[in-house]
Amino acid sequence: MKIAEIKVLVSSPGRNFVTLKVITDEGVYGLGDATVNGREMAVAAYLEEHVVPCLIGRDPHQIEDIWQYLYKGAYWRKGPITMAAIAAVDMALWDIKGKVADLPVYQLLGGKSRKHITTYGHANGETIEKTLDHLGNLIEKGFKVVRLQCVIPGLGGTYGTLGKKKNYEELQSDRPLPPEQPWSTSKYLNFIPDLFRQARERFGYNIQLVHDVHSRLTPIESAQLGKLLEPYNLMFLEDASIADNQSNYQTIRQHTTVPLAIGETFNTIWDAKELISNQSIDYLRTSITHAGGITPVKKMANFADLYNVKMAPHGAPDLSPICHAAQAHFNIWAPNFGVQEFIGFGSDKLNSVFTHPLHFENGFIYLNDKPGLGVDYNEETATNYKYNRSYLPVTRLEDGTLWYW
Ligand code: GCO
Ligand code: MG
Repeated sequence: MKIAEIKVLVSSPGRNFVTLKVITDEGVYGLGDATVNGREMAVAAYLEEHVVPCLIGRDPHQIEDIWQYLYKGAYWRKGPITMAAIAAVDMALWDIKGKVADLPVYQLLGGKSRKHITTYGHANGETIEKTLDHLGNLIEKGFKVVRLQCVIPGLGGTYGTLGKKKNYEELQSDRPLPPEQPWSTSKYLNFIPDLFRQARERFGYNIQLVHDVHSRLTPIESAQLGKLLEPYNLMFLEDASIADNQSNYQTIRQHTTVPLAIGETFNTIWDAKELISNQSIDYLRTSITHAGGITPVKKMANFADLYNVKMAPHGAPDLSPICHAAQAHFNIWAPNFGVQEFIGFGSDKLNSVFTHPLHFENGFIYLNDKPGLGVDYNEETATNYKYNRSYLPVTRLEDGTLWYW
């Protein structure tokens, strides 16, 4: 079997996605997700110009060798663009292998370690009361774990809240240039503990809670927040501080027992090696799209498992249904799976382009037994949804200093 043709497909069924379709000389094809939110065309060009020509004629069954060829062989290793491009190839090759073997990908990884995949939903709102009403709705839908984000009074919005938009799909549509949002650490730190205190007062401890700081605190501020949140028993505090300097998390760890999660912007195991081996985190959130595919993330999971670190893959809507399906296969296998971020299966537009093998019920994702990844991409419908340049927001402190969004 040989790779005969590869298509790089960019479409915007509600938001931008970069999809790779690897087609073999026997007609079997595989799909991969290469979306990097706000930098989509860089990955498309990387694939088109530098990856596709090297793969034509190769044996698609050589997943590991092709991965090494694209990673080591490029000399310029790592980085979000390179690793998303490699990830898309890797996912597509696992998809092909599964289809040829007539087995779902999770069977090729080692089979099921659990019945279903526990998810966490997002509750957000303009006020604590509205955020908690939202939490109540998600509890009714069966969620066992929920992330709480609330507009910070005096800041008019913050990460994870929707402002005037109705849903996440809308967040990308009308942004010719990056919008700017204000940030104040002191306003945030004075407010967030109250959100969790009221959540526990209203709903008790029978629901697990999560919060995403989105990397806006210094390590000592994260430690302070962790201590303030300890009474409310979070499942984890996500992206408290950046970890370019991995010892940041030792600082946080020395001061608080709040479990820590990080990793959605990580591209390789090297971004997390000390965090894991020093046991300064509890959940690793690398996604299959942004960290080079199923092949390396499986290795990361095995390494993390040695240090009691669980996997909690990034599941934002800017990862395509192909990534969500690949992660479902991974999650159902991974011995050290923790929880999957999940905000629903998207709009009618999205579902008219992508089909997937997943089913949500009572807070859990179930996976059917279609061979390969079980996904498909409707190329014809996709032509109705043209790429739309779009950016993530940037954040500034109240005096105008640029900060981490
Ligand atoms: C999350 C993330 C996302 C990111 C987004 C960037 O925890 O889901 O922080 O919301 O901000 O994926 O493109
Ligand atoms: Mg996050």
